[in-house]
Amino acid sequence: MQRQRSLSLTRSRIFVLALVCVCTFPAFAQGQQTMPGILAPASTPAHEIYVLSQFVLLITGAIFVVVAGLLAFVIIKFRARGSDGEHEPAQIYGSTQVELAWTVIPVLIVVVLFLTTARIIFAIQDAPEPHSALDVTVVGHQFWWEFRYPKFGIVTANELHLPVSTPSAPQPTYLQLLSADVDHSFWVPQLGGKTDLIPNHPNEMWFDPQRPGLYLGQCAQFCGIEHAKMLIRVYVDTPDEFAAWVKAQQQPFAQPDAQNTAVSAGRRVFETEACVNCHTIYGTAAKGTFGPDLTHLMSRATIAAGIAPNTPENLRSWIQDPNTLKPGALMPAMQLSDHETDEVVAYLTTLH
Ligand code: HEC
Ligand SMILES: [Cu+2]
Repeated sequence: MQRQRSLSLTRSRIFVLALVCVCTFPAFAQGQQTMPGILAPASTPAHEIYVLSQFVLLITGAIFVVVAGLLAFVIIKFRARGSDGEHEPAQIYGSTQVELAWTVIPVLIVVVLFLTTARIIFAIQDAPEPHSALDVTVVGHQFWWEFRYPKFGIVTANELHLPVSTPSAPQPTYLQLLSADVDHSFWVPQLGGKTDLIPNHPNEMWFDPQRPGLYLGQCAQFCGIEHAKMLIRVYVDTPDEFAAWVKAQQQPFAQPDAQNTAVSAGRRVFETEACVNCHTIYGTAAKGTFGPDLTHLMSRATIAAGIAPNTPENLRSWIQDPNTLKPGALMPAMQLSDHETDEVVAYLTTLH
């Protein structure tokens, strides 16, 4: 009785789990942006990886069906029956044909999987970089991303803007991947595979996003305590939106309105505290590079690598103690008074 009840409980749990999977599948497939997903590729490398994964799933699925089918067949056909005698069934030792078959066929399958995978890896890696390509340098930090656009003189953090790439106007982006500290891994599943950022070993990857929109990613290599909160947001812009974004990022720091005393006081606090040792605000005395560049902080939708929306309230609690939003973050609590914190937030919110 007890066992039966727990069995039916397990069964209903499995049913609920299956229902959840089935219901969330279309959400992933349509590329809804609640989580990074592999099921709606939106660039050439991601698409090739997706096709390869379906091919692998097809072969391994066929193996599963054959093995499970034969197993079920044997279990049912040769089950013990009342009419069976006491004696053992005939014992068979060795069959060269059977052993050859179960060695050669799996070896052939592995060779096919290996060759198709290698072909796709090399096709993606060896794609020549066209002249129209955009170059971006990505630097992994514990626990945030630095993005530099050398051609435009832009430095930003955590939110990458790229132009859309169409067959008539190909505009792929080539990323050079570096690390400031430990191993990280850049992974935006809808755009491409995973590539590690290794100290002193530059890596490369590229993608040609085909649909404008927001694509989410994640550091995919355990890099320390806040590894799980090292998210990536890729905004794929139309050519006009991208040009406008570049232009806005290239604007120098806007002098705060001298009338607004809270803002100028906030700037003073920022520049006399240790903030300047870790953060850059282009055009001011702040030239630190340990933390994200704040020159255009307000152009970003989130702070601290996608952890919280970029609102004055969140900025306030971040500056009071980064550990409340992101335990283990490498920015210290700055011990400012409530008043000073308000002033610094007033200043930061002018950084468009
Ligand atoms: C010891 C270096 C250090 C000091 C000092 C420091 N920060 Fe930071 N700050 C960081 C690091 C590192 C991050 C990124 C943390 C993360 O996302 O894991 C950061 C993140 C931030 C962010 C979020 C930026 C973004 O785009 O995500 C803001 C805003 C910020 N700091 C403001 C300040 C202010 C204001 C001060 C001075 C009161 C200050 N910081 C002092 C290292 C520092
Ligand atoms: Cu990381």
